Formats: sequence, C-alpha cells, structure tokens
Amino acid sequence: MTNKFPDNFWWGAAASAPQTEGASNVDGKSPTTWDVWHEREPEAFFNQVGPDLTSDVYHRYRDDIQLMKDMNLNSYRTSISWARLLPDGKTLNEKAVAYYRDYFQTMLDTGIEPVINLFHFDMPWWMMELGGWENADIIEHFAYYAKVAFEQFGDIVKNWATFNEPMVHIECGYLGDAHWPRVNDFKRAIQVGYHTLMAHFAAVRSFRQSGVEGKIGTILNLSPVYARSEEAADLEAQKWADLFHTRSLLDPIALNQFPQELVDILKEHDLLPTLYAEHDELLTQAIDFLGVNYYQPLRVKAREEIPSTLERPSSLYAGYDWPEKKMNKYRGWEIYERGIYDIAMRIKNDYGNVPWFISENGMGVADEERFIDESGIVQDTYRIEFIRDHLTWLLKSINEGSNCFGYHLWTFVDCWSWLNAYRNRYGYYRVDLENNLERTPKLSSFWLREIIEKNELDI
Ligand code: BGP
Repeated sequence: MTNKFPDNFWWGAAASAPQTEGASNVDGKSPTTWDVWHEREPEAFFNQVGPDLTSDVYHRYRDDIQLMKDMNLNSYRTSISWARLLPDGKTLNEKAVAYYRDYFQTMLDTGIEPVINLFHFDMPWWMMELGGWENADIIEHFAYYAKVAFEQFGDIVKNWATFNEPMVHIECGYLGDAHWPRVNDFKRAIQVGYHTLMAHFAAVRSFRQSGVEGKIGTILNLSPVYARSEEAADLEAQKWADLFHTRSLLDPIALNQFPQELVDILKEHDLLPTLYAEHDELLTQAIDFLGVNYYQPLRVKAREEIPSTLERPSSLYAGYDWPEKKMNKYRGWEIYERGIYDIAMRIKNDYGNVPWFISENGMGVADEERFIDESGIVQDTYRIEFIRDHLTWLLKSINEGSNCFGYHLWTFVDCWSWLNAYRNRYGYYRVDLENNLERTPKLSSFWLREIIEKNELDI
C-alpha cells in the first residue's frame, strides 16, 4: 500500500456557471429556469437569495484563478451557461465567447486544466417554455449547443462533460419539487430521463464529428446502495434501488446498453418511453471517462407491501435508517467514507475499469462564521477530516487497481446553492456576503495545498 497518488493526479475543485457567475442579466444572457423561478417565487429560496447574487465569477475569475494557483490546484471543473452562449438557442453571443475564452485561457496559462461541463441543471427559459426535457426537440437543440461549444472552445478545452448529475434534474423536477417544473409523474420522468440520455449521446457524437482533440465524458451522482440485511427481500429491494438510481443511467452511458430487467419492469407497467428515431445509432456512442459525484450512500430495506402500480422507484423498496450512521446534520446527508471505495470497485469490476475521477465530494456546513479565528480564517477541521477520510478510502481503491485519476472537492469558493442559496458553505475559500464578496482561505485550503505538493496522504 502506497500513500502516493498517481502521477498527474487531478487535484481540483468543482463548480457550475449558474452557481458562481452571477451577472444573470448581463451582456446578452437570456434567463434560465432558475432566474424565472426566483423572480416569480423568491420566497422559495433561502433568505430569498437567487442566482443573481453569487460569488460573481463573471467579473472575478482572474482573481479566483490566482487563488487556485496559491492552493496548488492543477484542474478545475465548471460549466458553460447555455443561456449565455446561445441566448435564443441559435444566435452566438460574442460577449459570452470572449468571457469563456479568457476564463479558460487564464486557467491554462496558470497551469490549471479546465474541465468544462455543458449542462448543470440550468435549462434556458426559452427551452423550458417549449416543454424542456419533455420535448424530444431538445436533443437536437442540445447537440447544436454542444457543437457550438466545441467549435468555440475546442482549441483550448481538452476535457469535456455533457451533464452534471442528470438524475437530479429528472428526479427533482419530475418526481419532486426541488427543481422546476415540479411535476410529479413517473411516466413523464422516464421520458425526461430518456431524452436526457439521448441528448448526452448526441453531444458525444457531435464531439467526435467536430474533430476536436480531447476527451469527453459525463458526471453522475452515484450512491452505493446498501441493503439492511442479507435476507432475500432486502436484497431484492437493493437490486431495484440500484437499477433505478444507478444502472438506469450508468449502464447506457458506460456500457452502451440498458439493463434488461429495468426495461422489462417498465414494459410491464406501461412506462417505457417513446423512442427517438436515432436511438440505435446514438446508443453506440462511448465515453472516454466518467466523473463521479459522491456525497452519500442509499440504504434500503424491503417494503412491507409492494403496491400494484409503480408510481416511483421507491414503490419497490423502502428507505432504511441505519442506526449507526454518521450524519452531516446541516445537509441531512449520511457521511460514509467507505462508499467511495465501493464505487471504485464497482467501476473496476462491472464497468471495465473505465478511467474516472471524483468530480464532487464535500461537506456543506451552516454558519461557518462561528469557526473564524482571530486571524480571520475559518477553522474547518471537520472538512479536513471529511476529505482525509474519503481520500484514505480512495487511495486504498487505487492501490487495488482502480483507474481513478483525480479528486475534485465541491467547491472552491463558497457558492450559491439552489434553493439553499448560501445556507451551507462548501468552499476551500469563504465568501463574505456582507463585505463585497471578499474571499478568505479556510484552514482546509492550506491543508490540501500540502497534500497536493507531496501528492501523498500522510496517514
Ligand atoms: C451536487 C450538485 C452541486 C452542488 C452540490 C451540493 O448535487 O452537483 O450543484 O449544489 O450537490 O449540494 P447542495 O447545494 O444541494 O447542498
């Protein structure tokens, strides 16, 4: 067992355009669903803070990149805003091109590899008005947007992702109410998931056709599923939870096939989506790498009774409250460090050991000003412990042959977080909302700087 990470390991952080840029109504950008939702229902957002008040990266990226350098980061993931680049879906916004080119080039000039994602929950409002992910036309619109991005930035960006956590806009928007359009309908959610997958494949095809050199993948939130016991009914519950939450997207994306058992059960309940004309051809498009966002496991047990209609994945399993769980009480998420190892082994054993990296992992904590010391530094020892414990398991998996090539924390500078706005802070740097959005390093940033310098964990 070595404590060293592989050579050229990506040390970095992750963010997204809608959560960091601000400038939501500046230089020709058109509104996203988040902008419109916030305008209509500000009370739905913590402290009524919407996506117009973020860490203002649109104007401060140069300074932030210098802070990344100070921390020894060698890579950084963020996204392009579709609504900024193509405000009406067709017309190129030259100001957006100039901004993103300078942003990405500055990273490169500073020794930081830009990893650029195309969609991070931020549906342009014009597309939402056309039905959003429910309208099959989005596949073509998205592929066009991807093509334009590759043409405009493909000479400087060498690592691309199509989506961040596609399961989240599907589940939160169509089986829940944390994302617009807050629909609760399993059949519609499945159609949305299917269109999202096809849009991913169409973007990958567009990348291959563009002739741009580089790699393309996607970023999934993966929660290893653990059963309450080894009893058959609990294991059955685990199987279904895993099929719906993990394999439904991971199998087509990483293996180019849909799990047969999932297809069968959807057919049995008349829930199969309407297939896109180019289904067969698109399904052959392969990724170069996978990004994995890991925050928490999913624990399940058998339901007392299985309902006759399948209304949502959890019709086939029940959540299990593991008495020994350790919680991040601010976010309400279980902390289970070993999960990162179990994911790594699964990718190794079931998904051809495809190259992958941790594209998000992190700990959101409320009221972090409590931990500011006399020198003005947040003493986030809990975050250091969190990262160290996850890295320890990640290292073990690498020692056992996992093809993991990086670790990105969510996030770099505290950022705006959807309905939670600025309640929980995740960054290596604090942003002071009361003082001109000033950035201050937290203790964890100094700690990680040393780890990166040695490329080694001192355990
Ligand atoms: C991930 C998202 C991020 C980020 C993070 C933290 O699911 O990709 O956008 O927000 O979670 O979660 P939250 O902001 O909900 O606390």
